Amino acid sequence: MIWISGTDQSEKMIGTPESESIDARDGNDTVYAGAGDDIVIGSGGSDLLFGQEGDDTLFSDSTVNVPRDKVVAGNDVLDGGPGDDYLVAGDGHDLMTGGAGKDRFLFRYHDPKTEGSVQPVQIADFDARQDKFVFDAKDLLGSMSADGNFVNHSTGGLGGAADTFFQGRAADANGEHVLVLTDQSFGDSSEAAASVNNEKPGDIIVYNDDQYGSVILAYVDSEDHAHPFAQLSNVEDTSEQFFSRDNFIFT
Ligand SMILES: [Ca+2]
Ligand SMILES: [Ca+2]
Ligand SMILES: [Ca+2]
Repeated sequence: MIWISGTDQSEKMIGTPESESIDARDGNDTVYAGAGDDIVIGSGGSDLLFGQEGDDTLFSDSTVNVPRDKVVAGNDVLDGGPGDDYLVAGDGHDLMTGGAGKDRFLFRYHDPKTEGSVQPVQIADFDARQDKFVFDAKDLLGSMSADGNFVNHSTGGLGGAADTFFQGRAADANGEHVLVLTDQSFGDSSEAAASVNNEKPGDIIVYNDDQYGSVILAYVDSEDHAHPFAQLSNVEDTSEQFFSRDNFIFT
């Protein structure tokens, strides 16, 4: 593996045709990783990361062992390109595009912050037939990021799918940890939470949102209250997708 480090200035970096690891460091950087299975770390600033060919791993901010409050997280754009890519959203209003291949979208935080406010991460091309959401749980060791804040609802530990899953009419949901609501749309996340039964903090609700005009993933804070953390900007209605529990992974 070739290691390439940028500077703390804003810069444009071009990878080689081989596999390499590129850390763009601070500044608003643009990185084209080229062919190979690359690892690209945007670090601080608002970065534009293109994995291009190969099975790439793109980190919008830091990787492991950098405390959340030590990263000046910008609004990053991650584009995996061809290949089975792993895209990692952090803080900031990130936009992720998986491109062709089976892609995984990892969320470190259920409350991605942009200058104090929470802004959902956008995924531009989620396809439930081949892509997965990965949630960084705070009590699962061995994850790629040290400080994820999702509640662990994995079957079988690290990398396991959701332990309980429901898909269907909101009125029929009852305490499952991942809920996909297919029968109606809602004005906001709390309205979606209020429509289901026995929800608990840390549950994830996938629903059709009137305001965004697309599918939202929301995190339950308390009974009848939730906030959005991800938007599937290419999906207007949950019924367009073939979601299953295997789309929802905890790490
Ligand atoms: Ca940077
Ligand atoms: Ca490369
Ligand atoms: Ca790629």
